[in-house]
Amino acid sequence: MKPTDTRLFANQLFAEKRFLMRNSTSMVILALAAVALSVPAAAQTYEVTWHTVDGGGVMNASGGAYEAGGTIGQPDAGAMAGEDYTVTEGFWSFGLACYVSSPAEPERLDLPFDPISRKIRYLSFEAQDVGRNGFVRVTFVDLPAPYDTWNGVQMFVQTPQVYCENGGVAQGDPCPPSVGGLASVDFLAATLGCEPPEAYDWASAGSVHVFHEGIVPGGEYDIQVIDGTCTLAIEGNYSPALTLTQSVWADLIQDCTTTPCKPPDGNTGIVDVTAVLDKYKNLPGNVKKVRADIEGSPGGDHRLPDQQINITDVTYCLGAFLGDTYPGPGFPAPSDPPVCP
Ligand SMILES: [Ca+2]
Ligand SMILES: [Ca+2]
Repeated sequence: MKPTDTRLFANQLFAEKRFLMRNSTSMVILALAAVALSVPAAAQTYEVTWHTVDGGGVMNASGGAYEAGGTIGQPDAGAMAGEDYTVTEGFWSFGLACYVSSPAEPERLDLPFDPISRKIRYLSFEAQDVGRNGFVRVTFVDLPAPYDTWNGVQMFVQTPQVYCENGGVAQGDPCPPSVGGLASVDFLAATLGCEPPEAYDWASAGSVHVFHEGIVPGGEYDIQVIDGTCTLAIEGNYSPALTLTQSVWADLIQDCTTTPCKPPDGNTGIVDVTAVLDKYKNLPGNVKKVRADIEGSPGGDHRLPDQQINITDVTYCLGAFLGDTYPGPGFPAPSDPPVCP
């Protein structure tokens, strides 16, 4: 080898070593394939300059998919695309855009009093990775009877809509201001469907509140994010799960002597009834609608929160205080579990 060739070969070995140290057997095979692709059959020496440009990223293995946090490239070797990997500039880089590393977090609007921010009929979260369009999947992990037949169902959060925090209406343009001179702080909410909507920048949206018939008191749910360019059927493409467990039926707030007193405490007491009544009256300092909206309006489907606080929300809360369990009197039987792909 000429000195230049030796240097190039050393560079290549260095690149391969970095690559091999990080990856699984399948990646090794693909790395060898990448080398083979880059070397013309007739060449006795390597004619392509290999180098690595590493932005400090980490390649994470999770169920067969990978994320390259940095950039690894071989100029002029072209690009190829596969199912969930790409050859970026000649180097195999699994899922450069695939697999979202940051799980969603519980929504933070009620901090510092509510570190987990669990609710009753809404799942509230904030996605990470601002600027990344993707999907959010909810897994029904462990639901109490009679919704336990839904366990294992996975659905996607639909495109969120703006709902009005105040004024007793679900939606408006603009939403009405609160009484008492308080600013109207509206919120984003969305329901669930089998198919994902158009990819959406969930992190930029801030807090999102999900409502659905299957989001019930005591239910446990996993929330995962996936980049919009990824194959949905590959589990490794999803972020780690944010697990949220709902509080008990009509448990809006904690029974405490300080204000604001936000965290649910696992009991439905007179303070919860008072809280939903205050919300119904739209009194200053009331709880957020996503806490107090525990059922649908008269004439609607009781199983689905309706983004309104009616006297029926108050009535059901009072029923829970008196011992009713969910689903309460007047609730239709649960729907059959949705059959999602
Ligand atoms: Ca309570
Ligand atoms: Ca309601």
